[in-house]
Amino acid sequence: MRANDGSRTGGQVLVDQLVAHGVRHAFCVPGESYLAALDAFYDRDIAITVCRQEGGAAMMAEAVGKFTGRPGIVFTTRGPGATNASPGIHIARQDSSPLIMFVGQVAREAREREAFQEVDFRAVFGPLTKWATEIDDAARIPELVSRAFHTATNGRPGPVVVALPEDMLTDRVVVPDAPPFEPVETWPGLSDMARLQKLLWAAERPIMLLGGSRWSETATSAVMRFAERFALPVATTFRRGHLFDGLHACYAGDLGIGPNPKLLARINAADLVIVLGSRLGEMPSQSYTLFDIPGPRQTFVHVHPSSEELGRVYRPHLAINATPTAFAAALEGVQPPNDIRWRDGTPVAHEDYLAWTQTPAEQPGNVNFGEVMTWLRDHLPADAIICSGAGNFAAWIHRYYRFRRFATHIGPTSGSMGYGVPAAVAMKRINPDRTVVCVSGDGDFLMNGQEFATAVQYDLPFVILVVDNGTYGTIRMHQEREYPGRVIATALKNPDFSAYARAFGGFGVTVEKTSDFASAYAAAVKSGKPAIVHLKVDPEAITPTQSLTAIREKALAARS
Ligand SMILES: Cc1ncc(C[n+]2csc(CCOP(=O)(O)OP(=O)(O)O)c2C)c(N)n1
Ligand SMILES: [Mg+2]
Repeated sequence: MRANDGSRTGGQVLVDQLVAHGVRHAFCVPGESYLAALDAFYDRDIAITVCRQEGGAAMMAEAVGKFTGRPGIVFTTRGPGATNASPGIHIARQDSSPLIMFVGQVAREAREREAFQEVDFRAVFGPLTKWATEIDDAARIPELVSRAFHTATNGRPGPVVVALPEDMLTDRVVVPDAPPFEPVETWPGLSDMARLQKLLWAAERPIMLLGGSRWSETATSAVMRFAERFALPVATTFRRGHLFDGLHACYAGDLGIGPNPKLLARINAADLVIVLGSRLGEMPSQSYTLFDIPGPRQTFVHVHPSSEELGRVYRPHLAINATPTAFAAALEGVQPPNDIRWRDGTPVAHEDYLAWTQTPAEQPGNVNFGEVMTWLRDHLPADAIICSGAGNFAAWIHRYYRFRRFATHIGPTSGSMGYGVPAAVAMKRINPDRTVVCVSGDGDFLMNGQEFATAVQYDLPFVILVVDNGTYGTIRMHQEREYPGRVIATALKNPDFSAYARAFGGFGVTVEKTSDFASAYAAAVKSGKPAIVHLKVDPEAITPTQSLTAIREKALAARS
């Protein structure tokens, strides 16, 4: 209940700050440690999604942060709740997504006694976050929550953890709300853009690589216009394929795990590389082999929203501290040379991409997952959102699906399993009119499969593909490569995933041959319910082009 003397409880002040900063959704697993904050949601216009496990809740909030560029919000209880949420915090960190986790904490007077579920959140989450704090004084909630929004969002975004002692949440205070926060764009200087133009005018074989966060639809369109004016080949980095239209004449492909060798050759042969937004982590850099460290041999331009990232691994010839959104706008002022020497090579780069992604290879088994992906590519609307976790099954997404629009792939660049289902719940919750498809592995799905209950609870009709090969296939693949024939701890005995869907109140269907997929997908959509399409694939089909047996035999041959 709200008082009419102008005072508010700490919980009310907190939730009012979320309203002030424009929050529309929050995800939680409830806890008695933050009852006063929960109660304050009762009469405020923020949609709460109650989840089944904090790992799922935190990933939902991370997905909202990734999609909107504004902090996703998750509430958890003390020790076990907050530590359960830690994978979502880690994803926000590695993927540079804005996220704020509010955690109930023991009462101030009980601290330092290892009270019930007490954790030192600054110590535990400090290294995983941009900032971890605890609010001791309800009167300071507006100030500290405002800082949490700015810290999570500005520069290179990331997670913030705010602990809330439970007695602080029931203190009454009279304090004004903070003004709404706005993300701060960091703009390149005029001289930066002049130097970039000079480098482009001197180049013979330039290429641009896109990644990271701080993007917008406007920014991706501006980069496409720039690419057209300069006939510049553009590639996207691991799980950021949605930053450039896959059918754009300048698109050169996806630089992730197992990229097109022709794309790698093109990057190796480039004399100017412009990295926009990405930190070029281990996956896109091909385990740090693609560019020399610290000094790349190509002329290297690095544009990143965090000044701390510039020169951290790669010593750039031109370092520009700017958000992709601001930099993309500034590109409008950069002029191409009269003679674009690389002009004829760009269509070839795009042809190479199309050829690499066009037709799936034959695969062992009756379900060819490549053909499933090309079916989706041909039939889903261009603005459909694909959510995925981690495992070899994702290789078929990267290889065969062509992302056309901004923010249509929500996947963990951190390679965290269990992400797809919560991400899809969050995407359907905030975009009820968009088509959402989750692509999961059998191992991956069950890491957060419990959130299927959340999809049913909130009546969120989206389709989950469970690519069931009966194994933690990625690890089996590495096992066969490193220790051929010595299979241990990778086989899975799985449930009937379509029966799982029905048991939760959703729709389930099993697909045992490729030709049945289209009608199964149509039935899943027609059901109007959250749905699981259980795809039975052969574990031999371990990558889009290699069988398990071939990998094992190659490893054995190398040993003999
Ligand atoms: C949270 C988490 N735990 C473990 C791993 C290590 N790991 C990477 S892929 C993988 C197996 C994925 O299995 P599945 O989802 O069945 O996909 P598949 O590789 O079989 O296609 C594992 C265990 C990880 N990336 N993330
Ligand atoms: Mg599997």
